[in-house]
Amino acid sequence: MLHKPMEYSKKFVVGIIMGSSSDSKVMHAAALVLDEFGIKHEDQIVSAHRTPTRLEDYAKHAERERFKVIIAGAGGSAHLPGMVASHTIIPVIGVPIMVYNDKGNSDRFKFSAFGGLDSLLSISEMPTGSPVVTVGVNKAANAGLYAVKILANESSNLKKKLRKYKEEQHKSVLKESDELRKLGLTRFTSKKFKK
Ligand code: RP5
Repeated sequence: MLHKPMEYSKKFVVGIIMGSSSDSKVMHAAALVLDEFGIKHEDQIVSAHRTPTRLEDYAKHAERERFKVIIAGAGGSAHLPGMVASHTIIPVIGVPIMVYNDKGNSDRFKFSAFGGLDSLLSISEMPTGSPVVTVGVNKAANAGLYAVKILANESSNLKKKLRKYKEEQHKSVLKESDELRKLGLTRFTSKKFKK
């Protein structure tokens, strides 16, 4: 039997953190999903290497606030998700980010050398005993959705919304397939991807 539905629209239940403001362009996709499901999230920049003491403080703050999930995005060596997980028992979803830093003038260091694979491996290869789950590179929306799924364990209302979300995905594929069948592949693609 389900617990009494929890009200997730009144307090912050998800903490979104990222290592740098340059990550915000990717991370905002997680916020959009949570907003769509009416879940309040608190968003902060916490750098594991530039603000290590703040990272520990943040973990304490997250526990005090009783966040149910933390979504942590980082690029490059991407130790933020793992480090925050080591300071708290709150589940952490990592978002590996393909660094695109356009804060400086130089083009040389805009991209991470390994295109996000560095961050993906860093997050997923946490040693046994300190788990962090990861979504794909730059897939912050999936982190948002996964957080919703975790929260839905305690909310029949969220369960309902997730089912509706799936139905909408189903309908949109049928609609596109119908259009593709009517137009044929050549006309369909030129209509869909015309510049
Ligand atoms: C990581 O280094 C951040 O998560 C970011 O993805 C990357 C580059 O940071 P900035 O140099 O853009 O601040 O810590």
